[in-house]
Amino acid sequence: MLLTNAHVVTLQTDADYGLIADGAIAMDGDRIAWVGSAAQVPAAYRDGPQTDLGGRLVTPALIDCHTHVVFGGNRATEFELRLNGASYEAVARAGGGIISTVTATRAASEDALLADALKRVDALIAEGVTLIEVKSGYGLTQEAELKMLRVARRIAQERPIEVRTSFLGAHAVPPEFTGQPDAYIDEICLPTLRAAHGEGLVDAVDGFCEGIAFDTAQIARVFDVAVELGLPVKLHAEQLSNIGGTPLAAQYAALSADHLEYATDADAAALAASGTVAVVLPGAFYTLRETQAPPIQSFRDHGVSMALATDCNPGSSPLASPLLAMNMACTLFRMTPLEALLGLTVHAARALGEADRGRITAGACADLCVWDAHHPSELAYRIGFNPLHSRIFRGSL
Ligand code: DI6
Ligand code: FE
Repeated sequence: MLLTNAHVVTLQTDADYGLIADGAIAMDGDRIAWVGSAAQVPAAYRDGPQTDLGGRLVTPALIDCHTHVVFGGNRATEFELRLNGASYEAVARAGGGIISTVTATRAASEDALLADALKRVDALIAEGVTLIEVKSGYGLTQEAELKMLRVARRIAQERPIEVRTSFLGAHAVPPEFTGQPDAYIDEICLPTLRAAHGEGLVDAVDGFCEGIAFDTAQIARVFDVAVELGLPVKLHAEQLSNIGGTPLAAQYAALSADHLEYATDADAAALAASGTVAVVLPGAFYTLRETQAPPIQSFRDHGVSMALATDCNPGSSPLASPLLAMNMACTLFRMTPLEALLGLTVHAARALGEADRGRITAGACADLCVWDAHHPSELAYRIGFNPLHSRIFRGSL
């Protein structure tokens, strides 16, 4: 299959868009076989089936490398209570907060969780996403964590999308273990990680390293089991305060460290040294009305790869739009539109340990987006407008 009359954004290097004005892309099955200018299409690809893209913009498909799309219920009532002046404590007393999502997730059937998750996944697909990461972490019992991970895997059976799962048992201390985070790690989190891995449900291990969640010593115990099982790690680090999650992630050669609002220059240097991707999540920054942005310039100075994701979750980031995430990254974090696009493609792939996607180059996975746009900066520029014309998933329109 040859795609012709395309304005191709190859992203072949991190330095620029790698634009090919009058371009063509040859696909062989689910791989890109060749990309270049229309005038240079090899004879072998000229005689096969062709699709004229009408001069539209073509980019690598989008990758959402940090989501919590599987969860029960939502927190709209809590949102409204807070805007009517309710305090954090009052919201918690009214059953709000992360634990309300844990309660709703435990109570929901697998089918109900899947049906709800698919609505959010459909919103991501509608904006050109072909690969998502999905975390557990709203179950916090063995049964409910496994249920979440099974639902995450089922998404890829129900929709034309790929899914990578992260075990986030160390997300919050459940009510049964209030005041006993270490007992929760020993008695629930670690045995559940082993069980989930045994069922083939885990691609990576994540944690929430924060004053309101788990400290570095507790996360290290989870990471030690990940290493023993041969699983890569990633970490929610330095989101609300700096408690040393970033150097810990670097020490374990984490795929990514995520959020990072309170990361320092030394943290950026540590990420650069370990090749860990910094995942920025402007949806959470916006929703929590944070004022300290992640140190983007320091990431640039140290050569840290920056990925961008929705963090789609019911509490801190009820966002199911990668395009709005791009706009927020530019407006709130002062990232450039090129950095935002690299963040949802090449660097998102790197944050998931995937080397064969995110760029349009021979041999890469044939996941592409066709946009009704003239220049890639348009993707980050508009608010609430979706210029996606079509999405190509594994070589199929
Ligand atoms: N960081 C967050 O912002 C969310 N989880 C996390 O690790 C909050 C999740 C929630 O409030 O439901
Ligand atoms: Fe998150």
